[in-house]
Amino acid sequence: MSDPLVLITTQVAVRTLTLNRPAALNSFTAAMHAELLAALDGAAADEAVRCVVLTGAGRGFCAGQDLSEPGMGADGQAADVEGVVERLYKPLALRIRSMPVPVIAMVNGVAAGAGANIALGCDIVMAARSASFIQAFSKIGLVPDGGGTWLLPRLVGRARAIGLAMTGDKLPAEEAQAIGLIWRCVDDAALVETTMALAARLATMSSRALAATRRILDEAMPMDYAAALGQEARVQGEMSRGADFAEGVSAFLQKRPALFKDR
Ligand code: T3D
Repeated sequence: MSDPLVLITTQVAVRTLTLNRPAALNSFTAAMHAELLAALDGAAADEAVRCVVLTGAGRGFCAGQDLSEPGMGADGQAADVEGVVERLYKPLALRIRSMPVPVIAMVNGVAAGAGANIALGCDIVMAARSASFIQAFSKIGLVPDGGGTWLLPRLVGRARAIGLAMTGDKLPAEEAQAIGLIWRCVDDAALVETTMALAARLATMSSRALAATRRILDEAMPMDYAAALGQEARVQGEMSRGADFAEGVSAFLQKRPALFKDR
């Protein structure tokens, strides 16, 4: 039997999904897409999972699309890049963005092309100091995908977004943190411990409120101020009718840790 393309481990309430094609820097094949989507669906359906960590095996996080896959153009067959992006990358990016629990990208090494943008679409990006982010698309005559056109300008502004996308230059993790592309860059040796501590902390919080926080931040982007304020009132109403809110307030008043259960 061949090795799984996504390794799945669970520690307490944290599910870790590890892309597992290290010899090809965990670049995406159709088979790896299928395993990752199934693993995300599994985590979403499992009430015991309260945070997901996405990482890569070996020295890389993910080098984007596997350019040696049949049908990528190199084998002389017409490439169906549009189909691949529509059928594989779009559902993956949307699945991550609609998870009922927070998703952390633990970027252990280079993240290139769609590999970079799938990481950036996660809720929180932690990176090792030796990691880097590369919008590799322009180098092979493509445009950013995996959500990059939407994410990059929102994260770092148009000037940096277009500079990164046009040059395809390698952005070291430290610089990525400095310009606000990612949450934190830490020493390589501290990456797993720091990320897992954060994941464990998020796992004790209200998953329902964290997932709604992601959703309303995204939805507020195209809204005017008044509409965003209206949306906050509506979603705050939703949250306040859940058990987590009652538990959070009781725990605060009783000076004890809250025990959140909603998803
Ligand atoms: O259908 C579609 O195409 C649409 C979807 C597009 C989404 C995309 O992601 S397009 C962008 C695709 N990705 C790239 O263009 C990045 C290609 N890789 C690189 O530029 C470099 O590998 C890196 C800068 C990421 C890392 O460089 P380095 O020097 O650290 O490693 P390396 O030696 O280049 O790579 C190590 C091995 O991984 C090597 O294999 P080998 O020679 O040891 O057998 C290399 O061929 C393999 N590898 C790396 N990236 C890919 C890959 N194999 C297939 N596809 C890759 N994307």
